[in-house]
Amino acid sequence: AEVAPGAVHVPDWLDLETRRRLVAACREWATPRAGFRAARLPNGGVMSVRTVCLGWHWYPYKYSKTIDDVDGAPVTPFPGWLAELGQRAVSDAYGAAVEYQPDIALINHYDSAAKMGLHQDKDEASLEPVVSLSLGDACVFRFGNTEHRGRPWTDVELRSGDLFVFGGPSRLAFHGVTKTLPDHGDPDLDLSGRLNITLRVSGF
Ligand code: MD3
Ligand code: FE
Repeated sequence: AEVAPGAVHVPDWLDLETRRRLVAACREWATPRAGFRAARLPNGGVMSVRTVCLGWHWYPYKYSKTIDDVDGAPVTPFPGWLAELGQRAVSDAYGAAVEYQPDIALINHYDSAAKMGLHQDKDEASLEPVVSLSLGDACVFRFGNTEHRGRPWTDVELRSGDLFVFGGPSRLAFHGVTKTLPDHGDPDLDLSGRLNITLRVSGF
């Protein structure tokens, strides 16, 4: 369903094998050295979401090749199979074969209390689409407008296996997660809470 121009929601896009593969991969990417960490904001706040990065490390509000806000270790590489999945995601969502070569993955883990305030994603140098893949518990995703944090917005429930692609005029829309829905999980996955994997093109 097209929620706004360029914003396409494809419920239940991931098959069971791919959902399981992604959960297992997230476990491997969350190494002890480069594990899930709650980013610290310049205003002193700490995000309730915990994040692992592939390809480029994100910290408020920039990208680097090393984990600068933890220990300076090199960022985990972005695997080729994840780029192929991203290309298939954008092609399926838009209904046309496209070239899409993501080189950043941000993997967010939400426990039952985690949320993400309305924000824009402006730290990438490219305006190529963002691919979002949801696993585990469902959430209420708030998709706003490009002008400001206020209304109008549309609330969409994102469930395990859903694909959402944000391109074109939606790429700079405000968006966030107002709540996770515990006990709305995926009985086929060994996962507590919610994982969201976003694929992006850095443009760097
Ligand atoms: C719309 N993540 O990592 S995914 C983020 O569920 C982020 O973890 C949320 O917002 C999550 O920055 C929302 C949906 C999403 C991701 C990126 C977008 C929507 C977007 C970029 C531009 C517009
Ligand atoms: Fe975002």
